[in-house]
Parts: sequence; C-alpha cells; structure tokens
Amino acid sequence: MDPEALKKYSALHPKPAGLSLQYGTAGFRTRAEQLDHVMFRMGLLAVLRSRAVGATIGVMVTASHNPEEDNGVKLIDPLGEMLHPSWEEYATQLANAEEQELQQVITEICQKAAVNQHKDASVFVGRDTRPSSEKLSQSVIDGISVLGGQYHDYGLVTTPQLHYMVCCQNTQGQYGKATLEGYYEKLSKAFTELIKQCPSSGESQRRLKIDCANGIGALKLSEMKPYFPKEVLIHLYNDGTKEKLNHLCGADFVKVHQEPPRGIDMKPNERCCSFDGDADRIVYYYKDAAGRFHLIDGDKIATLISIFLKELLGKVEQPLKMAVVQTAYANGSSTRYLEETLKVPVHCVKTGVKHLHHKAQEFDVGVYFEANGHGTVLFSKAAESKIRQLAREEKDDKKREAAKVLEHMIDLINQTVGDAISDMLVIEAILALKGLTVQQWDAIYTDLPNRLLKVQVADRRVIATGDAERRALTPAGLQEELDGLVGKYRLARAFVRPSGTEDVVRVYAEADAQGRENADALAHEVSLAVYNLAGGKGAPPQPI
Ligand code: NG1
Ligand code: ZN
Repeated sequence: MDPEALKKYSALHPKPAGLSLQYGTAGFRTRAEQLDHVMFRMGLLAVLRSRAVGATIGVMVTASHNPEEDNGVKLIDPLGEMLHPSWEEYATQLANAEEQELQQVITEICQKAAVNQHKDASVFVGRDTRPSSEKLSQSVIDGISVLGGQYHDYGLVTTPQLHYMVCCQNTQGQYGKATLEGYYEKLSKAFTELIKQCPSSGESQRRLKIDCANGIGALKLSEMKPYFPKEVLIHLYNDGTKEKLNHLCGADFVKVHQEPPRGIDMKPNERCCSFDGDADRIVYYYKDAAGRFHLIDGDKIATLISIFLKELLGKVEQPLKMAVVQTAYANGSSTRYLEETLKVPVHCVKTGVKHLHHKAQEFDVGVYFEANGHGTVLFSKAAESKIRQLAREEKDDKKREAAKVLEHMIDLINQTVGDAISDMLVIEAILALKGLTVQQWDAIYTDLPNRLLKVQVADRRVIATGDAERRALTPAGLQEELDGLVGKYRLARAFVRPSGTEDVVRVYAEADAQGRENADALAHEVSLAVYNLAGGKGAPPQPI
C-alpha cells in the first residue's frame, strides 16, 4: 500500500464531517450525495476482503426499492452470499474513519483479519439505473485501484446478476459463465427444457405483465427476450423511459400498499408481477372480475414452489430433507398451510436475507422467502449430485423424469440470492407444468388481513427484540402491552422491530376478519404503544 497515494485519492472522496453510517441488513443506504466517500472506501474494503479470502469479491451500487435520490452499496462474498457478518463491522469502521485515521483503520483490519497485503485482489463491480450510480461506482473503482486491486466493471446489472457472476468466477465456471450472456443462456435453457413438457395452453394463460419499477429489470429483461422460447409472452411496464424509479410502482410499493402499481394496464384475471428497483424481489397479483385486487406475495411464492418440489422429491424417492425458512413477517396462514397441510417443516429467523440464506443451507432443499418477495431455493451439494445422477442413470422412467425436472429447477433457480428474473421463470414454469391459473394459485390458502406501519421514534435502538424478532425485550412494559392488544382479536399476531434500512420502527399486525378492519385497528393500537413507550417523535400515529 502506498500511503501517499491513499491520502491523495481519499482527499478526492472526502467524508462529510460528523457523518456516521452503519453497514446494515442491506449494506450502506442513504441519500446519494452522502455516499461518495463510502463508495471509495468500500472499494478499499473489497480489495482487503479479496486478499483475505483469496477470491473475487463483488461490489453492487444500488438502493433497491428506496427512492431515486437514495443510493447504497453492498459487498458480495465469494459464493455470491452476503458479506460475512465479521466484516460488516470493518465496513462500518472504515466508512466512519476520519481522513487522518484511514491508514490506521486499514492496518488494523489487515491485522485482525490476517490480510496478506501482497496477494492479488479481484473485484467485480455492478450498478443499478439510478442517476447517481455511475459516478458512485467510479468512486468504488478508485478505491479498488489505489490498493492495487484488479476489477471488472459489469456496468448496469441487476443485483442478483452480480451475485451470479461472483459465484461463477469463484467456482471456475462450475456454476456458469461469468457473463451476462452466460446468465441468459443458463436460465433460458433450463426454462425451455422445463416447459417443453407442458400441455399447450392458450395465449391468455401464457401472457404475463411485468411492472419493472422503472429500474434495471426492464433493461435486463429486454436483453434476455431473444433467449426466451416463443411460448413466453411478456409485456414490460414501467420500463424507466417515462417515470421515476420505484415511484408508485415496484414490488415494495405493491406489497406495502396492497394495491396495483401505477402505469400498468390490468384486465380482470390477468397475471401480473412487479420487480423491485434492483430486481431481487418479485410479487404477483391480479384483479378479479369484481375489480378486487389480490396480492400473491413471497409467502405464496414459497408455498407454490414447495408444493411443486415436494411432489417431485416424493417421486424420486430419496431421503432428502426439505424445509421452508420464513421471517416473522410471513402471513400466519402461509405458516399454517405449510406445516399442517403440506407437512413441511417451517423455521422462523430474523429479518434480512443473510439469516434466511444461512438457515436454508442446513437442509438438502431449503426454500426461503421474505413476505416482500425476496427469496430463492438452495440445494445442498449432496442433493444436487444425487439428483443429477438420477436424471442420467435411473432406470425407472417416472423417477428419472422427476429427477430431470428437479435438475432443470436447480439450473433455473439463482441459488446465490433472491432473483426476480429467475424466480419469475421458476413460477411461470410451475404454473405452466401444473396447468394452474393465477386464481387457483391464490386460492391455495387465504391470507390473514395484515398491515405494516412505520413509527418515528427518537432512537429506534431502544427497541430490542428476541425470539426471531417476535417479542420486544425492551423498553420495559412494551411486550406486555402488545400481548394485551393482540389478545383482543381472533387469530391475531403483532410485533415491532427497528428497521435495518430506515430510521423507523416497523409495526406488523395481522388478525382474522372479513375485511381488514381488525388488522388495521390492531396495527394502529400497536403503533400508539410504540409511540408512547419508545419515545415517539412528531404527531401520534393516526387511525388508518
Ligand atoms: P428493514 O428495513 O430492516 O425492515 C427491509 C425489509 C427486509 C429486507 C431489507 C433489505 C420488510 C419488512 N423489511 O428491511 O425484509 O428485504 O429491507 O432490503 O420488508
Ligand atoms: Zn432489491
């Protein structure tokens, strides 16, 4: 490391005085104009991480579903996973170091993490379509270069595409080719193989309308279109040519507001879906003949995939253990259906993809989804090789055919992280193979009415949680208050937790009723309890 060069380049990316940020569940995320120094320093950190593990590391510049004015950055570990938690702390230290401390903090990280400064370093960089992303990704590259790292700039890519590239690179191509073409070819080949076996269906059943949140998903789906078989009839909306990123559209908007996005023309019973701003989340929905909106969220996606995989695993007759991983935000009806009807074990973990991913790795087949539509399926190495072997060698036709379908599913699913494009193709293939309409899928179980709210408090850290965030440990008396409120309603559940990506406390409530009144009333009452007991800011929450 050349201390003079570091000083010189760092001065070109100065840290605003007094600014302190934290590497949270989604990396760093805030207003774009506050992030230049963070980007430069994450370039530095990626080089250190690459040297520590002797592999390529990814740096993605995106703020996902946040407003267009925000931006963010997260690091990707060698197999496409989220950055290891022990390094999240280094990221925070490096981002918050004052200019004159920078060198010292780097030296400390190198000592603590046993980084060999003389090793080669390789970093893959990607960015979303935000106006600020191009310049910010250049700052990442400055950071990589000043520490002598090699980089490959993929430019505009979805977050899951960059995760995929990193995994391909570090598995010497075993997972696939580390190019966009490689990604398109792998997914479209698996998808084409799967739907070859489908009963032919009418045009209306094959059509899918996609709200791209005015983000990167639109660009990448357009690039991928030539690779799709002709059976796929996708129509893109909110492609970013007219409106602002994530504004009144996208998966997060649809999930939180439980209403259709603007800018999509929905006819009754048409299958529609929304991606989020960096295309790692997806939710489906439709409008019935009476004009009522029906949301099909991550829980119902996990359920559809689990039903399909369980059937196939039954057919191949192998002792492969499958489980579903959810968070406390999963609708109570989904958990009940999975456990009681489908008889699949369900595990609840803390919010944040890294927790879900980690838990899912414990099973031969681990299906994980957040209710907001982020999720994927992980196959253990042993399960994958067994399935591939059966697909090649099994004599029994029925078993071999089931193994082949599983093999194509393994190739179609982006196992590195939740991926809207890959998940969409998985869902479309399952619906086609099972001959299911969107209404039939929706009818697998009925969601409990639910409501997600935010409460502003002076310091959200006064709320500590336990039992996978389902109970509030502090402030004193809050959980008792929540228990009392929940007890007033049938099949009710509520919990609160500090957000990892916004300066708010999130409130979730669900309750049984014909309409949403009980869930709304409970959510409001819980918000008031948080406001009163956890130092609410501004005006008290109003009834919904
Ligand atoms: P926070 O802000 O910690 O609730 C949100 C989502 C998470 C996850 C992260 C990362 C909800 C309730 N929370 O986290 O599930 O996706 O963003 O983007 O949807
Ligand atoms: Zn996202």
